[in-house]
Amino acid sequence: MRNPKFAAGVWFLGATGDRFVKSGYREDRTMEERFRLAASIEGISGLEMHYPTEVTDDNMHTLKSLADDLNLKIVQFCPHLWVDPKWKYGQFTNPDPKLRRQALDLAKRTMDIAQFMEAEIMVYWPAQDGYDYPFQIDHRRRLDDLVEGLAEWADHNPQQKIVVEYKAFEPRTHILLPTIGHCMTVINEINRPNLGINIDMGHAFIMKENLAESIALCCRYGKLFHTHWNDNWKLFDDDLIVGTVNLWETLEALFWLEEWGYDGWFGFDLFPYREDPDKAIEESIRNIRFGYEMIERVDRDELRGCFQSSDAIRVTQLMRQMLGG
Ligand SMILES: [Mn+2]
Repeated sequence: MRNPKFAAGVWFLGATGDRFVKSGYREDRTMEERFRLAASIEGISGLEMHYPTEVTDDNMHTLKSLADDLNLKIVQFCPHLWVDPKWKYGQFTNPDPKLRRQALDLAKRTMDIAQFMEAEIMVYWPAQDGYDYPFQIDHRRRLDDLVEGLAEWADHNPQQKIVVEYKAFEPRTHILLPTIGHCMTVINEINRPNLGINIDMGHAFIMKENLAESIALCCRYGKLFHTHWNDNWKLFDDDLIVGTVNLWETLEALFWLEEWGYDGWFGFDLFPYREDPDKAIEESIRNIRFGYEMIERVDRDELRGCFQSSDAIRVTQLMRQMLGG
Protein backbone atom coordinates (compact mmCIF):
# COMPACT_ATOMS: atom_id res chain seq x y z
CA MET A 1 0.00 0.00 0.00
CA ARG A 2 2.22 2.79 -1.26
CA ASN A 3 -0.61 5.02 -2.41
CA PRO A 4 -3.11 5.40 0.40
CA LYS A 5 -6.43 7.09 -0.27
CA PHE A 6 -6.35 10.48 1.45
CA ALA A 7 -9.42 12.44 2.57
CA ALA A 8 -9.72 15.90 4.13
CA GLY A 9 -12.19 17.06 6.76
CA VAL A 10 -13.98 20.20 5.56
CA TRP A 11 -14.39 21.57 9.11
CA PHE A 12 -10.85 22.90 9.35
CA LEU A 13 -10.61 24.30 5.81
CA GLY A 14 -12.39 27.49 6.86
CA ALA A 15 -11.86 29.65 9.96
CA THR A 16 -10.61 27.76 13.01
CA GLY A 17 -11.29 29.52 16.29
CA ASP A 18 -10.17 28.68 19.80
CA ARG A 19 -11.67 30.05 23.03
CA PHE A 20 -9.43 33.11 22.87
CA VAL A 21 -9.81 34.00 19.19
CA LYS A 22 -13.33 32.70 18.78
CA SER A 23 -13.87 33.83 15.20
CA GLY A 24 -10.65 32.19 14.03
CA TYR A 25 -7.17 33.16 12.92
CA ARG A 26 -8.10 33.51 9.25
CA GLU A 27 -10.99 34.39 7.00
CA ASP A 28 -13.73 31.80 6.75
CA ARG A 29 -14.49 29.99 3.49
CA THR A 30 -17.83 28.90 2.04
CA MET A 31 -18.43 25.17 1.62
CA GLU A 32 -17.93 25.52 -2.13
CA GLU A 33 -14.56 27.21 -1.53
CA ARG A 34 -13.56 24.44 0.88
CA PHE A 35 -14.43 21.74 -1.64
CA ARG A 36 -12.37 23.50 -4.31
CA LEU A 37 -9.45 24.02 -1.93
CA ALA A 38 -9.46 20.29 -1.04
CA ALA A 39 -9.56 19.36 -4.73
CA SER A 40 -6.50 21.52 -5.37
CA ILE A 41 -4.38 19.48 -2.94
CA GLU A 42 -2.33 16.79 -4.70
CA GLY A 43 -3.25 13.38 -3.25
CA ILE A 44 -6.65 14.30 -1.81
CA SER A 45 -9.48 12.27 -3.37
CA GLY A 46 -12.08 12.33 -0.59
CA LEU A 47 -13.92 14.65 1.78
CA GLU A 48 -15.32 14.27 5.28
CA MET A 49 -18.22 16.37 6.55
CA HIS A 50 -21.20 16.77 8.86
CA TYR A 51 -24.97 17.15 8.57
CA PRO A 52 -26.97 19.40 9.11
CA THR A 53 -24.31 22.07 9.61
CA GLU A 54 -21.79 21.85 6.78
CA VAL A 55 -24.14 19.88 4.52
CA THR A 56 -27.69 21.20 4.88
CA ASP A 57 -31.06 20.35 3.32
CA ASP A 58 -30.57 23.40 1.10
CA ASN A 59 -27.04 22.79 -0.19
CA MET A 60 -26.81 18.98 -0.34
CA HIS A 61 -27.70 18.64 -4.04
CA THR A 62 -25.31 21.43 -5.07
CA LEU A 63 -22.50 20.06 -2.92
CA LYS A 64 -22.93 16.50 -4.18
CA SER A 65 -22.74 17.72 -7.82
CA LEU A 66 -19.70 19.83 -6.98
CA ALA A 67 -17.96 16.85 -5.34
CA ASP A 68 -18.69 14.76 -8.45
CA ASP A 69 -17.40 17.52 -10.75
CA LEU A 70 -14.22 17.78 -8.68
CA ASN A 71 -13.81 13.99 -8.61
CA LEU A 72 -14.00 13.91 -4.83
CA LYS A 73 -15.58 11.00 -3.00
CA ILE A 74 -17.67 11.71 0.11
CA VAL A 75 -15.88 9.48 2.60
CA GLN A 76 -17.18 10.34 6.03
CA PHE A 77 -20.66 11.69 6.67
CA CYS A 78 -21.48 12.38 10.27
CA PRO A 79 -24.46 13.58 12.34
CA HIS A 80 -23.26 16.81 13.96
CA LEU A 81 -24.90 16.24 17.33
CA TRP A 82 -22.33 17.78 19.66
CA VAL A 83 -22.58 21.33 18.29
CA ASP A 84 -26.22 21.75 19.35
CA PRO A 85 -26.49 22.88 23.01
CA LYS A 86 -29.72 20.94 23.43
CA TRP A 87 -27.55 17.80 23.64
CA LYS A 88 -25.16 19.30 26.17
CA TYR A 89 -25.91 16.44 28.60
CA GLY A 90 -25.67 13.68 26.03
CA GLN A 91 -26.58 12.58 22.51
CA PHE A 92 -27.59 8.89 22.41
CA THR A 93 -27.19 8.84 26.22
CA ASN A 94 -29.11 11.99 27.10
CA PRO A 95 -31.00 11.43 30.37
CA ASP A 96 -34.11 12.95 28.74
CA PRO A 97 -35.72 10.23 26.57
CA LYS A 98 -37.17 12.87 24.21
CA LEU A 99 -33.74 14.33 23.47
CA ARG A 100 -32.27 10.85 23.13
CA ARG A 101 -34.93 10.01 20.55
CA GLN A 102 -34.25 13.27 18.67
CA ALA A 103 -30.54 12.44 18.53
CA LEU A 104 -31.31 9.02 17.05
CA ASP A 105 -33.78 10.53 14.58
CA LEU A 106 -31.13 12.99 13.37
CA ALA A 107 -28.58 10.17 13.08
CA LYS A 108 -31.05 8.12 10.99
CA ARG A 109 -31.88 11.07 8.78
CA THR A 110 -28.14 11.65 8.26
CA MET A 111 -27.85 7.99 7.27
CA ASP A 112 -30.63 8.39 4.69
CA ILE A 113 -28.85 11.42 3.20
CA ALA A 114 -25.56 9.51 3.25
CA GLN A 115 -27.10 7.21 0.63
CA PHE A 116 -27.70 10.18 -1.64
CA MET A 117 -24.19 11.53 -0.97
CA GLU A 118 -22.80 8.02 -1.65
CA ALA A 119 -20.84 8.31 1.57
CA GLU A 120 -18.73 5.31 2.50
CA ILE A 121 -18.68 5.71 6.25
CA MET A 122 -20.78 7.29 8.97
CA VAL A 123 -19.09 8.30 12.20
CA TYR A 124 -20.48 8.31 15.70
CA TRP A 125 -18.40 10.48 18.00
CA PRO A 126 -19.85 10.29 21.55
CA ALA A 127 -18.56 13.86 22.32
CA GLN A 128 -21.31 15.05 24.72
CA ASP A 129 -22.04 11.49 25.87
CA GLY A 130 -20.07 11.63 29.07
CA TYR A 131 -19.71 13.64 32.26
CA ASP A 132 -17.67 16.34 33.95
CA TYR A 133 -18.13 15.53 37.65
CA PRO A 134 -18.21 12.52 39.97
CA PHE A 135 -21.78 11.33 40.66
CA GLN A 136 -23.03 13.31 37.63
CA ILE A 137 -24.46 10.41 35.60
CA ASP A 138 -25.98 6.97 35.99
CA HIS A 139 -23.09 4.96 34.59
CA ARG A 140 -25.12 1.76 34.30
CA ARG A 141 -27.99 3.40 32.45
CA ARG A 142 -25.89 5.60 30.12
CA LEU A 143 -23.97 2.60 28.86
CA ASP A 144 -27.26 0.78 28.17
CA ASP A 145 -28.42 3.80 26.18
CA LEU A 146 -25.22 3.99 24.16
CA VAL A 147 -25.30 0.29 23.25
CA GLU A 148 -29.00 0.39 22.38
CA GLY A 149 -28.64 3.62 20.40
CA LEU A 150 -25.73 2.37 18.31
CA ALA A 151 -27.49 -0.93 17.61
CA GLU A 152 -30.68 0.82 16.54
CA TRP A 153 -28.75 3.18 14.29
CA ALA A 154 -26.73 0.36 12.71
CA ASP A 155 -29.94 -1.61 12.03
CA HIS A 156 -31.59 1.40 10.34
CA ASN A 157 -29.56 0.52 7.24
CA PRO A 158 -27.33 -2.57 7.49
CA GLN A 159 -25.74 -1.67 4.13
CA GLN A 160 -24.27 1.53 5.55
CA LYS A 161 -20.98 1.28 7.42
CA ILE A 162 -20.75 3.09 10.76
CA VAL A 163 -17.67 3.68 12.86
CA VAL A 164 -17.36 4.75 16.46
CA GLU A 165 -14.54 7.24 17.02
CA TYR A 166 -13.21 7.10 20.54
CA LYS A 167 -11.76 10.05 22.42
CA ALA A 168 -11.29 10.34 26.17
CA PHE A 169 -12.02 14.03 26.82
CA GLU A 170 -13.01 17.39 25.28
CA PRO A 171 -15.71 18.67 25.15
CA ARG A 172 -16.57 16.69 28.36
CA THR A 173 -13.90 16.01 30.98
CA HIS A 174 -14.85 12.35 30.39
CA ILE A 175 -16.36 11.03 27.17
CA LEU A 176 -17.84 7.53 27.14
CA LEU A 177 -15.76 4.83 25.38
CA PRO A 178 -12.41 6.61 25.95
CA THR A 179 -10.03 3.90 24.69
CA ILE A 180 -9.70 1.23 22.04
CA GLY A 181 -10.46 -1.35 24.74
CA HIS A 182 -13.73 0.27 25.84
CA CYS A 183 -14.70 0.72 22.21
CA MET A 184 -13.93 -2.87 21.13
CA THR A 185 -15.84 -4.30 24.08
CA VAL A 186 -19.00 -2.44 23.12
CA ILE A 187 -18.59 -2.99 19.36
CA ASN A 188 -18.16 -6.73 19.88
CA GLU A 189 -21.17 -6.82 22.20
CA ILE A 190 -23.38 -5.05 19.64
CA ASN A 191 -21.91 -7.36 16.98
CA ARG A 192 -23.25 -5.86 13.75
CA PRO A 193 -21.28 -6.40 10.52
CA ASN A 194 -21.74 -2.73 9.54
CA LEU A 195 -20.49 -1.35 12.87
CA GLY A 196 -16.74 -0.81 13.34
CA ILE A 197 -14.18 1.67 14.59
CA ASN A 198 -12.34 4.76 13.43
CA ILE A 199 -8.97 5.08 15.14
CA ASP A 200 -8.05 8.74 15.41
CA MET A 201 -4.29 8.58 16.01
CA GLY A 202 -4.30 11.67 18.23
CA HIS A 203 -7.14 10.29 20.36
CA ALA A 204 -5.10 7.13 20.90
CA PHE A 205 -2.02 9.21 21.79
CA ILE A 206 -3.76 11.22 24.54
CA MET A 207 -4.54 7.92 26.29
CA LYS A 208 -0.90 6.82 25.91
CA GLU A 209 -1.95 4.04 23.56
CA ASN A 210 0.69 2.74 21.20
CA LEU A 211 -0.92 2.92 17.75
CA ALA A 212 0.37 -0.45 16.53
CA GLU A 213 -1.18 -2.13 19.56
CA SER A 214 -4.55 -0.38 19.19
CA ILE A 215 -4.57 -1.26 15.49
CA ALA A 216 -3.87 -4.91 16.38
CA LEU A 217 -6.83 -5.16 18.74
CA CYS A 218 -9.16 -3.56 16.21
CA CYS A 219 -7.92 -5.51 13.18
CA ARG A 220 -8.02 -8.79 15.13
CA TYR A 221 -11.83 -8.51 14.97
CA GLY A 222 -11.94 -7.00 11.47
CA LYS A 223 -13.31 -3.73 12.86
CA LEU A 224 -10.90 -1.09 11.58
CA PHE A 225 -13.12 0.59 8.98
CA HIS A 226 -11.50 4.05 9.01
CA THR A 227 -8.53 6.05 10.28
CA HIS A 228 -7.98 9.69 11.23
CA TRP A 229 -4.49 11.16 11.14
CA ASN A 230 -2.88 13.97 13.13
CA ASP A 231 -0.35 14.34 15.93
CA ASN A 232 -0.08 15.84 19.43
CA TRP A 233 2.03 16.03 22.61
CA LYS A 234 -0.01 13.30 24.35
CA LEU A 235 -1.67 15.79 26.69
CA PHE A 236 -4.39 17.23 24.51
CA ASP A 237 -5.92 16.68 21.07
CA ASP A 238 -3.68 19.26 19.36
CA ASP A 239 -4.45 17.94 15.84
CA LEU A 240 -0.98 18.85 14.54
CA ILE A 241 0.61 17.90 11.22
CA VAL A 242 1.06 14.11 10.97
CA GLY A 243 4.41 12.69 12.10
CA THR A 244 5.82 15.90 13.59
CA VAL A 245 5.91 14.82 17.26
CA ASN A 246 5.38 11.07 17.58
CA LEU A 247 7.34 9.95 14.54
CA TRP A 248 8.24 6.42 15.64
CA GLU A 249 4.73 5.48 16.75
CA THR A 250 3.41 6.86 13.45
CA LEU A 251 5.96 4.85 11.43
CA GLU A 252 5.13 1.67 13.35
CA ALA A 253 1.41 2.29 12.69
CA LEU A 254 2.08 2.68 8.95
CA PHE A 255 4.07 -0.56 8.99
CA TRP A 256 1.37 -2.51 10.81
CA LEU A 257 -1.51 -1.16 8.74
CA GLU A 258 0.31 -2.61 5.77
CA GLU A 259 0.90 -5.91 7.56
CA TRP A 260 -2.82 -6.12 8.37
CA GLY A 261 -3.74 -5.29 4.77
CA TYR A 262 -5.68 -2.14 5.72
CA ASP A 263 -7.15 -0.72 2.51
CA GLY A 264 -9.37 1.98 3.99
CA TRP A 265 -9.03 5.74 3.89
CA PHE A 266 -6.49 7.97 5.59
CA GLY A 267 -8.64 10.90 6.72
CA PHE A 268 -7.00 14.09 7.93
CA ASP A 269 -8.53 15.43 11.12
CA LEU A 270 -6.17 18.36 11.67
CA PHE A 271 -6.91 21.70 13.31
CA PRO A 272 -4.27 24.17 12.13
CA TYR A 273 -5.19 27.42 13.86
CA ARG A 274 -2.34 29.47 12.43
CA GLU A 275 -1.18 27.50 9.40
CA ASP A 276 -2.91 27.38 6.02
CA PRO A 277 -5.03 24.21 6.16
CA ASP A 278 -4.10 23.10 2.64
CA LYS A 279 -0.41 23.42 3.51
CA ALA A 280 -0.90 21.41 6.72
CA ILE A 281 -2.58 18.65 4.69
CA GLU A 282 0.15 18.70 2.05
CA GLU A 283 2.84 18.34 4.72
CA SER A 284 0.90 15.49 6.34
CA ILE A 285 0.67 13.66 3.01
CA ARG A 286 4.39 14.20 2.41
CA ASN A 287 5.22 12.91 5.88
CA ILE A 288 3.14 9.76 5.40
CA ARG A 289 4.64 9.08 1.99
CA PHE A 290 8.13 9.76 3.35
CA GLY A 291 7.28 7.47 6.28
CA TYR A 292 6.79 4.61 3.83
CA GLU A 293 10.12 5.47 2.21
CA MET A 294 11.80 5.30 5.63
CA ILE A 295 10.24 1.91 6.37
CA GLU A 296 11.38 0.67 2.95
CA ARG A 297 15.00 1.40 3.82
CA VAL A 298 14.91 -1.67 6.05
CA ASP A 299 14.47 -5.22 4.84
CA ARG A 300 10.97 -6.18 5.94
CA ASP A 301 11.86 -9.78 6.66
CA GLU A 302 14.75 -8.69 8.85
CA LEU A 303 12.39 -6.45 10.78
CA ARG A 304 9.94 -9.32 11.16
CA GLY A 305 12.90 -11.45 12.35
CA CYS A 306 13.37 -9.00 15.22
CA PHE A 307 9.86 -9.80 16.42
CA GLN A 308 10.99 -13.42 16.75
CA SER A 309 14.25 -12.64 18.55
CA SER A 310 12.92 -9.55 20.42
CA ASP A 311 16.41 -8.14 19.86
CA ALA A 312 16.06 -4.48 20.86
CA ILE A 313 19.69 -3.72 19.96
CA ARG A 314 19.13 -4.88 16.37
CA VAL A 315 15.82 -3.00 16.28
CA THR A 316 17.66 0.18 17.31
CA GLN A 317 20.10 -0.31 14.44
CA LEU A 318 17.27 -0.84 11.97
CA MET A 319 15.49 2.25 13.27
CA ARG A 320 18.66 4.27 12.65
CA GLN A 321 18.76 2.79 9.17
CA MET A 322 15.21 4.10 8.63
CA LEU A 323 16.55 7.59 9.45
CA GLY A 324 19.25 7.13 6.80
CA GLY A 325 21.99 6.24 9.30
MN1 LIG B 1 -11.01 12.43 14.37
